[in-house]
Amino acid sequence: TQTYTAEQVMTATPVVPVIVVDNVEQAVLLGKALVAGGVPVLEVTLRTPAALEAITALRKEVPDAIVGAGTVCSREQYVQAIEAGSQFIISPGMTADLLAVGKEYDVPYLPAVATISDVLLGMEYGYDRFKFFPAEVNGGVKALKAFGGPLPQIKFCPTGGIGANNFRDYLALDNVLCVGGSWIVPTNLVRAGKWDEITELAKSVSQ
Ligand code: PYR
Repeated sequence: TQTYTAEQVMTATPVVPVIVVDNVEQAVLLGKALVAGGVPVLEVTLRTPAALEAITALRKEVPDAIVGAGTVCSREQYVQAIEAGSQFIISPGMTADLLAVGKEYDVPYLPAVATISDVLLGMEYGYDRFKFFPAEVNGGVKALKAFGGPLPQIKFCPTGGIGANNFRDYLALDNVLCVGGSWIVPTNLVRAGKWDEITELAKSVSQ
């Protein structure tokens, strides 16, 4: 198993697609379409029953992808995500248990923060890379600029409310390494199997 650092995962693509999969076959086709468009980092959220199997299948069938698990909300899910082959793990928030389990494995973990106090708690456990979620409703670009005053060394992947209209504003910040979003994986295109259109959307953020 290839091990990446959080930094490598966050700089492999400017946009990390936040993916919801209905089934394994769809996940593999979607992964191939995104990689073909220059977006190799795939955050498969544990929001559907197929997610863990999809991660395992993507690792095997789309070797050029960097496949991780999102919406990991408990230690149990964390361990399941690792066992499925996840190359990184992301949560929509943080708990003491998640911050601890993240340090028990080599796989990079991005807990999510919404406030400076969350960042300070994460730093106590040794983290300096975080998701910022939900980004737009927590102050968006302005909040991240303000976080950079006292904590310039901390880097973020903002997610939540980010789309084609504003992602470049986030990427222009010194403390943003990538953004997360689902606008390049719209449910209607995924369900309709419009893989060429997904590849074009991936190209629109990777080129
Ligand atoms: C997550 O559900 O993990 C997100 O990234 C929002």
